[in-house]
Amino acid sequence: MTPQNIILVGAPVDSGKDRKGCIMGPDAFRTARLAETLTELGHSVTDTGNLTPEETDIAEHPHLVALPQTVGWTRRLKTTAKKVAAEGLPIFLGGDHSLALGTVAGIADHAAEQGRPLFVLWLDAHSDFHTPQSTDSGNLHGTPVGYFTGRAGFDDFPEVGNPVPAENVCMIGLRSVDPAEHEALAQTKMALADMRAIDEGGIRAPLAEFLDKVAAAGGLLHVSLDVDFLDPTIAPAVGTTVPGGATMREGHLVMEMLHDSGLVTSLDLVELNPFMDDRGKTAHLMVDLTASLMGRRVFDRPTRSFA
Ligand code: HAR
Ligand code: MN
Ligand code: MN
Ligand code: MN
Repeated sequence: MTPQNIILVGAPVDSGKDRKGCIMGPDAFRTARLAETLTELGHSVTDTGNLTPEETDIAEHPHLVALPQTVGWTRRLKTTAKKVAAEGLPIFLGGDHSLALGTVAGIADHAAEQGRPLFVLWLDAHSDFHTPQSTDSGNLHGTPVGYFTGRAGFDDFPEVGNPVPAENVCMIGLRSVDPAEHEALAQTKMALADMRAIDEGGIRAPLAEFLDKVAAAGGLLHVSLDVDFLDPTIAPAVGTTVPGGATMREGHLVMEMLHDSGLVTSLDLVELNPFMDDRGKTAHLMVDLTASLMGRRVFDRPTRSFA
């Protein structure tokens, strides 16, 4: 892979749900040697440290968890993401998935400035397609895709100037979709690969189809990797574990295909809750997956036989 100018942006967002701990995520990625690992792969890596949310004077909401903080984070991240996307390949170190309200909206502003369409690969057990009105839990980490695709009802949040068309979004790994999300997704042309589709046809096909589409459109590609995309037996450090997730091998294959495509221009690493980890194994796995995305491999393909 051509060496990239990678910019690590710590976003210790912990306001997107009731269960706390993602505030420690950025430092867990650092402790698991993310920067060193990417440097060893030949990239130039700059760690810009951790962001803080903007101050807001929005009032607490009776149902939505920590609305003012999440609005403050969205403001900060939208501006920052637009700026760093112009400087290199940003990796946003979460932080819970509510950080993607800001990162994707900001990257979309950058893409619009470049005159290129933005595509989003959502690797997650959940579709995160709620609006502030449709969420039962009140946890705003369940809403980023609703926000950046331009669904109505995000009145307290910054306006989404460049909504990502739903048909430019591909979700892989789904196995927990609420009825309201299901209904809303059915109105879109989003590409959705749930675990049944993956079990029946493999994880390669839906990803290859999406990557072809991104390449044909000359698009930018943002990848949002939620820890719970992975099976909880290999990735326990997440508040919302859902059994039946992607295996280690599926995870690495996805990352290797993304690498070979040469299309990825930004990445979120989200929902890591180091408080729930088992001797750092989830943090290390997330770093290893990022290494695969950034060019680590066993052999150059096609693999030759040593027999
Ligand atoms: N759909 C559920 C809700 O809205 C669970 C959302 C959980 N989201 C994440 N990120 N963990 O994917 O409350
Ligand atoms: Mn409630
Ligand atoms: Mn998520
Ligand atoms: Mn999830």
